[in-house]
Amino acid sequence: MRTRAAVALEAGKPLEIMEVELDDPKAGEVLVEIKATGLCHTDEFTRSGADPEGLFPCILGHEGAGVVVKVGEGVTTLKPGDHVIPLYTPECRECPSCLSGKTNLCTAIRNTQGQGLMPDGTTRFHMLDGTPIYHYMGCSTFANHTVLPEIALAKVREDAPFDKICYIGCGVTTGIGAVINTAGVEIGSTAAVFGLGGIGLNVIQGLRMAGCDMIIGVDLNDDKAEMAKKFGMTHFVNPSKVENTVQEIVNLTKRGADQIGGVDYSFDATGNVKVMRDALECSHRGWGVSVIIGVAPAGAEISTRPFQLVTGRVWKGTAFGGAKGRTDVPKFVEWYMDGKIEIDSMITHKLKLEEINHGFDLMHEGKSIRAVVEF
Ligand code: NAD
Ligand code: AHE
Ligand code: ZN
Repeated sequence: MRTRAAVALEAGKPLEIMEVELDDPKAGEVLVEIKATGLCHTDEFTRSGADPEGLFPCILGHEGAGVVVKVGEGVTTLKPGDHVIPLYTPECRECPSCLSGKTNLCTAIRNTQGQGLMPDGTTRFHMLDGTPIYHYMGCSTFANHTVLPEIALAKVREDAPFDKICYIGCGVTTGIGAVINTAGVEIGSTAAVFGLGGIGLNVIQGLRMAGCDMIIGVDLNDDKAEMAKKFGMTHFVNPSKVENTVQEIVNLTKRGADQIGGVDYSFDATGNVKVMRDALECSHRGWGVSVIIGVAPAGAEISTRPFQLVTGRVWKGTAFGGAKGRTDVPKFVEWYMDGKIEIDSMITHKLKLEEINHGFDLMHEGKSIRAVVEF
């Protein structure tokens, strides 16, 4: 079939809207009509050329929601008409990682996914002249139709609005999951969140759900503070306006007889390795846990004095907030529909596919939280 997509032809270039060829789903695969997709900073990271796994031409996008159109041979858990959210972290429930119960990082198809291919080693997308187009994170939601493996789709309730629940495909789940699954934040904790964008705001939302007492938001853009306050931020630090961000946070959290400051939990949602260091070092001696969410460019490395870890701080990372996609994503949709989590106000812009490059401009200008493309 033919479908419309925003294609990344080359690194660093605007996406081009075009008709592309999409093959039928093969065994174990599913054809999905994408109804809405969010623009995550990771899409921009890959579009820009900073992603060591970036391949071109490709169809980016990994934060979508849609409807099953057709299923390939052997697919048993989905049928045409089902509402689904694509999963860049699939859940096969059979690989050693899934069976371990210790991680959400399913390994069933990670190798081919990283090569921009379906599990059989080929692409379903082609240019009209037959040139293969790579898949992205196994999802490619910047296309009106896409093909995914059955294990990379979460079936969700049918009354949930696509233009909101697409955000559960990455940002919402990553932010809230980082708090609940990865950090395991307890009631009464103190926390710092670096980067108050589409992910950081959801970390804040998760911290409020977990019952945090003090939530310090950190961003270079003062405009991000207002929304963060609505989601539960209690204090704001702009690193460009203080002499030492770590010291500022330590001072804000000094308490007890020893007056040793530091947050119980910190989160990087910027992708900047210097910020990741600050996030670790502003956490409390003896027990502070710092979670890296941000994705850093090819070649970037983190560093700190080992003393920071010797003295009890723990450095962790999270992908998709530690969520097991097919099991947990339907629950996030339920929580949204029950009013337990807020999404609507974070979707600041709705765009047509033709306007997708404007969505990346808004991201760079710091004007959007989430821009969503509706098909
Ligand atoms: P975003 O552009 O919406 O937000 C980033 C925020 O960080 C902005 O508000 C920006 O002003 C702020 N910022 C940038 N540099 C800063 C600095 N030096 N100090 C303080 N604040 C700074 O991006 P997003 O969609 O929220 O994504 C955030 C990061 O999380 C990206 O690196 C993205 O790739 C990554 N991400 C990771 C996962 C995962 O599973 N680990 C999932 C989604 C996104
Ligand atoms: N290709 C990048 C890695 C990017 C990365 O870490 N992606 C996260 C999801 S970001 C969603 O917005 C992830 O899921 N990581 C686990 C995995 O298996 O990719 C690079 O640096 O190579
Ligand atoms: Zn994302």
